[in-house]
Amino acid sequence: MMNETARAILAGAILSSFCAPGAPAGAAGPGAANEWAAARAARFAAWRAANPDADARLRRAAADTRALLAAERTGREGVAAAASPPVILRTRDSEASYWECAACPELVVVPAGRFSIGSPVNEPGRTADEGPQRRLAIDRPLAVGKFEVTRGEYETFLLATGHPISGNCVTDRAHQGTFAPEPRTNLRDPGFPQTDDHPVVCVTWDDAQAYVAWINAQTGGGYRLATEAEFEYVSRAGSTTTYPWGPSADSGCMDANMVDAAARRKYPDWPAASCDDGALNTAPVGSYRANAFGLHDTIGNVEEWVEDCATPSYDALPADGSATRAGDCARHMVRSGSWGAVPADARAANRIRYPTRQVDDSIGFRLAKTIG
Ligand SMILES: [Ca+2]
Ligand SMILES: [Ca+2]
Ligand SMILES: [Ca+2]
Repeated sequence: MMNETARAILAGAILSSFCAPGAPAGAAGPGAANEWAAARAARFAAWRAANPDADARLRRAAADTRALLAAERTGREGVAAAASPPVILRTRDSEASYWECAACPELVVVPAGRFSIGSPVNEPGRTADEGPQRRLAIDRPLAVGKFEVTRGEYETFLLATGHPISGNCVTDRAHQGTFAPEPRTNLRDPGFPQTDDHPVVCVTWDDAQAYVAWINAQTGGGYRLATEAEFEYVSRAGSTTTYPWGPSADSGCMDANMVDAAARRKYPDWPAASCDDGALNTAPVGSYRANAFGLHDTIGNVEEWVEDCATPSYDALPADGSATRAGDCARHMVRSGSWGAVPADARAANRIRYPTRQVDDSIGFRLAKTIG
């Protein structure tokens, strides 16, 4: 069994990665990215024509959020009880989604609120780094990628910038069940079939930051990775159960691509959800139901880099939902669990520390942005 926690520990010991400036051969490449970019440009133009008020709606959602927060702020200080239920402050535009450029990932405006990060001490599968539970405020108008960043989106960035492709991606293609860096393996050939609609994998935290910088250069700026607190907040989307859909992984196969019956056919000794989500490795983004905030795949499919440096607990986590930079910044936090997440790793509270330069066939990312 090779769960993601074990994989992260192994990675810390054996990680090696290199950057190849050339384009390795793969199922998709610049030509496919050109086709993808043309198709996206057409969709974006149609969407802009159908939503001439998108920018105004966004500004209104941000203003509404600020007004709600001002009204709710009284009494927030001193609320420490981990058991207090989440408070979700929905504006009338909370469901708004938008694109800021043809190459940009689609964002969803997320309601502000308060919630408890981490897991209760009696949660099955819990590890000590998920505590202590802390009451946090997500009190900035926020938009988050509706989906994980896709292969097509990332290829468009590569084409535009010549950013190097991180190689030596961790995979088990050489020896099934033994995950290790492998020279043939990179985002264009991760060792399993993908199309432009699948989430990009085999990207480092630094690659994600380079993509963020490029998107900021295409727009008015403000894009970043979600903070770890924001990620758990949007992944839970108001839920307090072990999984956002309920207490058991076994009822989650409509909601998340994780280790399930499909994965068990290849990895018979892995603990698995006792249902079939239909995907062994990555699935096209948005293949599973959106959560209560309208976001897809915040559990499963690929693990996702967040902004925070690695920490062993929530003791030093800022209460305002911002990122921790006080930890070990040679590593960063990853959230969501992936196609390779066993049930314990797919829990909403699960968090994993990976080397910042980890290149891994289970890790991608999505964007976030403070709005207004
Ligand atoms: Ca699966
Ligand atoms: Ca995910
Ligand atoms: Ca854990």
